[in-house]
Amino acid sequence: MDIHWYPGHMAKTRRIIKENLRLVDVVLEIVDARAPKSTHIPDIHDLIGSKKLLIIMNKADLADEKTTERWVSFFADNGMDSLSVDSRRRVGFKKLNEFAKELSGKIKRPLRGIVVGVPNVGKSSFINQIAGRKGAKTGNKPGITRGKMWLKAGDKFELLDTPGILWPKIEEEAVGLKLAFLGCIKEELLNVEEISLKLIGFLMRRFPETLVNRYGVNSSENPPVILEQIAKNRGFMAAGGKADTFRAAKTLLKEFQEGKLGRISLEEPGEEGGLWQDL
Ligand SMILES: Nc1nc2c(ncn2[C@@H]2O[C@H](COP(=O)(O)OP(=O)(O)OP(=O)(O)O)[C@@H](O)[C@H]2O)c(=O)[nH]1
Ligand SMILES: [Mg+2]
Repeated sequence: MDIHWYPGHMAKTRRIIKENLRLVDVVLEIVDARAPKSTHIPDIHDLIGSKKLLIIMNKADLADEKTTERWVSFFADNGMDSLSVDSRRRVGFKKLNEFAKELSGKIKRPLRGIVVGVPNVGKSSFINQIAGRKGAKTGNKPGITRGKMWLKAGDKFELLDTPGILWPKIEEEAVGLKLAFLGCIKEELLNVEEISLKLIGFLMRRFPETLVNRYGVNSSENPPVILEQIAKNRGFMAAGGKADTFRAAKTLLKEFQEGKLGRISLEEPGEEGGLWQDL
């Protein structure tokens, strides 16, 4: 999937990260717990060199619990530190403090960290949760954070918030789709209906009851018909009495992203292609 867009601020964010590395003790990479691999920055190690990395699987409240546990074990087996959190409700932050204590050792000042990740995974929300205040701006679409921003986060951390990073060419189709499903790519850059049809296809194969229960669709139909049924179920009508499938597509994506269809993980550790082999 090509995103025909690589704004200057993406290159700028990479520069900010590189320039600030020498000031920090640790890099906190925020990923979406529903797809920790696909929302992970592929060249993170080139970007941060030998700096200590901690993977934070955020939005764990929206992912399948067992799958997230498997991811924690997977990262540990591969020598990587990780933990899962819910930055909305402050779940999982005790472990973070333990990690900070261990890492800071004899350092007498707060631990300095830079928070990085793809757009919309909850970098700013995570920092606000540690800081105990809304110091960093957040929002339910990608591209909210624009420049860098240092925040004093409790007495244990000083964290640098950064804008989301994406890359212009996403090599694997399944990775691009997952980023799109999770709201990491600006909607204006996507064919929303096409993406929603892919999501419907996936859900009908793996979790058909989610669409049947929420939108009363007929599970034996194909994705375009199901999208029309979602529009009709919600009363979304376009000119000429036709179903407004664009609005239905936007609604479906939004509700999926917010977890209204249940706790659904999009990939399992160690499985090439994850749940997506049949896409
Ligand atoms: N359910 C749930 N929602 C979350 C969580 N963390 C963040 N969100 C929501 O996800 C959306 C994005 O959060 P932000 O903190 O703005 O994400 P960001 O990574 O800073 O985004 P950019 O600055 O745009 O790259 C917001 O609507 C948050 O309320 C979480 O742990 N659980
Ligand atoms: Mg942000």
